[in-house]
Amino acid sequence: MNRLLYFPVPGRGEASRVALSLSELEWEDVEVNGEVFNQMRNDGELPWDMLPVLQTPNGTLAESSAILRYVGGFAGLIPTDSYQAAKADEFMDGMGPLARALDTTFGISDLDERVAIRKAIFEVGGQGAKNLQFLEDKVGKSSSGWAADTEEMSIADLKLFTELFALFSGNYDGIEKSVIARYPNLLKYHNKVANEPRIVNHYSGITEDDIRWTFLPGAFD
Ligand SMILES: N[C@@H](CCC(=O)N[C@@H](CS)C(=O)NCC(=O)O)C(=O)O
Repeated sequence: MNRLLYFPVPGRGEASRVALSLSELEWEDVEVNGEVFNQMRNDGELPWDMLPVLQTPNGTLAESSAILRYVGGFAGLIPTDSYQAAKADEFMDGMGPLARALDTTFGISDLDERVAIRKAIFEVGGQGAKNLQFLEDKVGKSSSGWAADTEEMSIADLKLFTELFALFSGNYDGIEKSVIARYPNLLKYHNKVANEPRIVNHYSGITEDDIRWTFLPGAFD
């Protein structure tokens, strides 16, 4: 049995949750609160003191992209061609700066300050805007329409789709839904992934007031 442990939000755990649900692996989705997280960290159960982790019969695997590469293989989401597989990896690693630009803002306890800094991140010239433009250009240039220009949907798509659009769910102070409207290729890409039959099926039980509403077809129309 595999157990994916992460906080009760999409964040860095969601892509692996989707891949696990598309695989035939036996797994359990374990939502961890701050108290349990601290306990696990103090008990040395987190290889890098962070979540997500995947507990497997062989041991604990950490780092969201490593977990996704591992479980993505069981879901048929790693291209068989090694160059395409490497391009999917490249895309996932290339997304790092976007997440890192926001990481420091989670520790800002003053709401006004947090909002101001996040707004600046997504304003022209900000690190977030710069990274969104990168992603906008990449998906715009993809001949297949998939993130890493792979022939089929890959783990890179699960990561981009879940980590990017979750940012605009309204659950992050200072990140406005209107930001994404500036990126037409990303909106087109949302439409492609949200309507992919495996993704539609995965989120079929989600309603518009759920934290995962951003993964539904037409979410940003
Ligand atoms: N590079 C790591 C980063 C993981 C990470 O930043 N996890 C955050 C939640 S998204 C965390 O565990 N934060 C708790 C803390 O740092 O105290 C990955 O991709 O898994």
